[in-house]
Amino acid sequence: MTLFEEIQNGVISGNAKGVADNTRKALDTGVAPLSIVNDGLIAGMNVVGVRFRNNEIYVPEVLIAARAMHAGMAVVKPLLSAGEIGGKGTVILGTVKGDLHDIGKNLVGMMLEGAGYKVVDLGVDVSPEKFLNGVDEYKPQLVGLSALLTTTMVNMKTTLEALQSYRDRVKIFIGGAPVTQKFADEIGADGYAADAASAVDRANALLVPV
Ligand code: B1M
Repeated sequence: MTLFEEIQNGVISGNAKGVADNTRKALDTGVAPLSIVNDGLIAGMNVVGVRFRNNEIYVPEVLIAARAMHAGMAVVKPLLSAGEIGGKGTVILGTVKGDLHDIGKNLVGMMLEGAGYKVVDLGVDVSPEKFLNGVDEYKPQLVGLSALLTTTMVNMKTTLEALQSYRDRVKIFIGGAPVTQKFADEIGADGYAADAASAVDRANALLVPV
């Protein structure tokens, strides 16, 4: 088995120590840090995403895999240039105003990170103004809004309205248990994702120039 495969399998099985050890080994043998990220850590998380979507594994396994991926990232990160980290693009994530649920949003963030995005997590109960400030500060390509309450879904619409003048530069996608594609269409979001693995697919699709 190659070291890349060892790293991938370590991520998939959630073996944080094994991933960190094999990442160090790969560096010692002269493998470029970015290759370790792309062909080891991200490749492993991609498998995790597919299995999660197919209901072959569940939330706890994804969290454990993400922890293993982070263990490898911690080893390579100091060796990557700023431009190599999150090379795919920047995503701002947050749970909308009035809503404190963050487990699903965190999972989405981990999967996006695992897929090569830089994720700026604004947390929970994020007001439209805070999203606006975040876009100004971090200049993301994508903004992801999460809501778990029917009563806070409406704040997705007010957030979209607040970001109106950025819509030509920033794509906005939404998700969360009560959110549907129909609702996303109604409020004019650029995309909707039902789960964390689909959020990666949606982000990738939105980044493709039309
Ligand atoms: Co709350 N809660 N909760 N709760 N809670 C729900 C959501 C509820 C369905 C429970 C119920 O009544 N059956 C209900 C909402 C009803 C509704 O409006 N339809 C509810 C309620 C009513 C409340 C309170 C109002 C209760 C009260 O105080 N009376 C209160 C509200 C607080 C607030 O937010 N202001 C409240 C509080 C809480 C806790 C704080 C106790 C806790 C949250 C802890 C936390 O998140 N740190 C909590 C929890 C844990 C839940 C349940 C049990 C589980 C939610 C969860 O984490 N699921 C939930 C019932 C349920 O869903 N079974 C419930 C696991 C998570 C992985 O899934 O979040 O759906 P989920 O995320 C998925 C997808 O939705 C998607 O991907 C994720 C991974 O696949 N996704 C995205 C999520 N965000 C996305 C963003 C994307 C794309 C995909 O793009 C950006």
